[in-house]
Amino acid sequence: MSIVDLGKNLFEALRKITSRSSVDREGIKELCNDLTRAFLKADVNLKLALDIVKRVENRALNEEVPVGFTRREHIVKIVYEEIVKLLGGEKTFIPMPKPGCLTTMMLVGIQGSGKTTTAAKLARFYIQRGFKVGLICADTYRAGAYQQLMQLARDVGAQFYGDLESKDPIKIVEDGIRELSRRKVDLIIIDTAGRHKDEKSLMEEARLLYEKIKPDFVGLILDGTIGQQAAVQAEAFKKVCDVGFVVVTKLDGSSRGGGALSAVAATGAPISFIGLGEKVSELEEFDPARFTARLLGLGDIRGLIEKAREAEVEVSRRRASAILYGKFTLKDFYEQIEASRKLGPISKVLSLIPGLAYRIPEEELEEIEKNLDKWRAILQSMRKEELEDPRVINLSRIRRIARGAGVKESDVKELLKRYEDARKLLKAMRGRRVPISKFRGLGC
Ligand SMILES: Nc1nc2c(ncn2[C@@H]2O[C@H](COP(=O)(O)OP(=O)(O)O)[C@@H](O)[C@H]2O)c(=O)[nH]1
Ligand SMILES: [Mg+2]
Repeated sequence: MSIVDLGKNLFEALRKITSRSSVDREGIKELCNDLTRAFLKADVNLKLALDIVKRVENRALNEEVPVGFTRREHIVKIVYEEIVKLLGGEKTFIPMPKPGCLTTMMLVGIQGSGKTTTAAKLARFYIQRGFKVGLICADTYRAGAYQQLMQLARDVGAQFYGDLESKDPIKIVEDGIRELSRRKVDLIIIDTAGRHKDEKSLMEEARLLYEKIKPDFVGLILDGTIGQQAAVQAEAFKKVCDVGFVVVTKLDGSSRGGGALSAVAATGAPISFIGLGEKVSELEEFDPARFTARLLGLGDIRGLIEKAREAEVEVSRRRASAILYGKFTLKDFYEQIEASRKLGPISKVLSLIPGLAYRIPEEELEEIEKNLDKWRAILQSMRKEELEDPRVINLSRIRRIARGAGVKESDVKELLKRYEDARKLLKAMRGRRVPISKFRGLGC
């Protein structure tokens, strides 16, 4: 179980509505019920879940469909936008060390939330961006805390400071800052203790350390597996120190991750990173828009097939699965080209797909557009048996097709090559999701 389950359920809800013959009140109602179920399963707070679903419903029923969108595309867009909002909106925040000064960052959180692991992950993150980083172990409670952090510091190439003799975290941190600044680090990350008999003394220690050290940033580490309860911890820590950013950990193993992320976002604390595994490399900058696009499965082949379907293009379920399973004839290729024609200019089709990681240069778009027209003419000049099985197309047939379409023979060859590439790619990815960037220039 993981956050992926929430994505699957949301995707399924969207798939259902986009495959209906028409989008009516009843379809929207059903979508809203499916969304509510998916959110609650992921432990999204009931009020937040009801709010977002209400907004989706209102917008789907009342908003005018923007020019260039189909009704169904519009609904996918609404769901996408509302989830982005639920997870904190478009803005992202990554704390950055100030150039030329020593920056201090203190990590707080309860025991087991992932502070020590995240301290190492963050050290690695900043080291990769060219900063010299030092780690301080201020956990004087847990046996082995010192060894754990020292080993991690070695693994990621960070400086380390700790003091096994002392039981005073404030003194350790003050000494550590002095020592590490002598070693000329740019950033110091302070790993604190989370083990306390009661919550009150944990908060008290966090407050004392915070007031004494006055770190530039306080990072709160929250365990994503506790779902919406994460917000309760966020509120408690916000009372004792100025939480500058949040890291939600263990999203790889949690079906409640959506609940944790949405609840924390609702407290107004920016989620800067998410932890997606035990390894030091398994940290990701958190970007609600990108995260949501991935969660909903937009920007992949299924998204594209959905898009084609949304535009009321005849892409039957059978054909879609035939395409995915490698039986991909020139006729299918032709239909895809026609489909993208009906969707509008390629640049628009691509811009509809949120989270698309790259922007195609303008010249390349024009090239694709030009080719589409040419390819359409070529495919129209082909005979049925050629469309069914392009292997029958020999040189003399190429000559005939080129004449019929008013293009050069090399254009026909180019199209056949593109088709062959598309066929191979589709065959290779059976069942696997392939990022849309692989579809560059395939005309679909
Ligand atoms: N699956 C997974 N495990 C994590 C993640 N972050 C931390 N852990 C594990 O959670 C446990 C507690 O982590 P630790 O850093 O020692 O927590 P601390 O007590 O807050 O310092 C360890 O077993 C870590 O390997 C994460 O993002 N994903
Ligand atoms: Mg620890």
